[in-house]
Amino acid sequence: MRSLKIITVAILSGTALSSFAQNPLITDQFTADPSARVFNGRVYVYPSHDIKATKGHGRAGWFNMADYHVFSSQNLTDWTDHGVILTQQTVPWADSTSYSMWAPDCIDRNGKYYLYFPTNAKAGVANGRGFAVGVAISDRPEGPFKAEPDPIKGIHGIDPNVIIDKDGQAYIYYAQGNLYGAKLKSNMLELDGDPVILKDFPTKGLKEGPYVFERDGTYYMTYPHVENKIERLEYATSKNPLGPFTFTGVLMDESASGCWTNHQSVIQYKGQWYLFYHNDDLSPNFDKNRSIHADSLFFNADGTIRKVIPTLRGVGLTRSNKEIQIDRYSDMSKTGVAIDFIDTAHRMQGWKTTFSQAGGWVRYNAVEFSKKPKTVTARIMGDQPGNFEVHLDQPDGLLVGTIKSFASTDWKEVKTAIAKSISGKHDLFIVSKSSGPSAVDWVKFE
Ligand code: FUB
Repeated sequence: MRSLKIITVAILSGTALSSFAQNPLITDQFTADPSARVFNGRVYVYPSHDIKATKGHGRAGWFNMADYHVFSSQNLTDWTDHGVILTQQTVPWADSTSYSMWAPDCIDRNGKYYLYFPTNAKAGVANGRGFAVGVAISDRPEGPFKAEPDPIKGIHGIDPNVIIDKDGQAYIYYAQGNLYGAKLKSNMLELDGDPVILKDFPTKGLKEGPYVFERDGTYYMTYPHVENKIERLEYATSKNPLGPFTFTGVLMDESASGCWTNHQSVIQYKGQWYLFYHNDDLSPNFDKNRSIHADSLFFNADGTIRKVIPTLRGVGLTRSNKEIQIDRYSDMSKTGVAIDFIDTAHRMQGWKTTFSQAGGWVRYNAVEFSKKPKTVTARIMGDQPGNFEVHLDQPDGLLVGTIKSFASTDWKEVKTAIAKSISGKHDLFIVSKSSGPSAVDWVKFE
């Protein structure tokens, strides 16, 4: 279960440690359409903020977004929520009743941070009805951002994405049925020429969410596309920022849970490439309340990208003295283990791992033991007494401790002394030694 204390602090102060993340990265609110950026050696993620519609606020059964938060992390594990950075109320040209603050992007130029966002314009605003794209500016990546008085003239669409090329020329991309691109003036606020429809993309099936990055002289256009029934992530490449692009591959297949949308960004951080995307983990019955993820991305020698298989474990090292959510497992035995919500009425409490047979195991990769721990604690609940063994690196690897579970209808924290000296990075194995169902929420080492 995630700490309620942390969530409360976030609400009171506007900035707080939001999550010790695996996937999804953020578990105290819905987040979607992550645009990840590296600013000043730190990763910032600018997602959409999905909320539930209530009477008079938004449209039931549809996307509802009133504002943006930004999250940042140095280790891709501990994420800070910097609070609300822009709302529909504070954008002078926006229809503040439309709840349509869709997918944003952010970029820095000359010490200023430019947040690009689509939303519905109020009646009478240039660009006509529907989605326009605005810019809000801040001196700091974590905001707050102040919106320009008018949207960018000449753009009618959603999902803005901005790059600054090696020669200093900025480009803006967006979607409106087709994918569009245009040069931006160096003030980052106006188009420098008419937008063009980018070629050559599939003509059938929705395309949206353009996100371009450059690597070794190749421009990679990544985008969600409905090739079959729901969106998958694809990419196309070009030697020119405005194309023409050549379809090159699928970055991520359709969501296994059926989330209709996906939306991506790609960054390189400390030498590793990462894909940020979203799924509907915390809202499996309503896929317009989404949650952002990150997984590692790898290039082949020829510059093509290996398809990213979504994981629950996500990225970054998990520190051993944190509550290690083993339900975000890297692997598990073929039988005897199941993952469920702790409480389906309160899904943001997270998940639990239920073991129903002796020998059932889960593996959780990449735990960093920085201080040699003396105890291992597990939060457990079970119908019958039994034992869990904690091993390192293999199901039958070094036995760190045995946690004795007992019959209980409440969650209990059970602490066991560790006899061995452990340090460094290890994969963790939790192995059930009992036949009765017993659930584990988390384990931690102190
Ligand atoms: O979040 C609203 C819309 O859903 C985005 O703008 C699209 O990219 C899709 O993710």
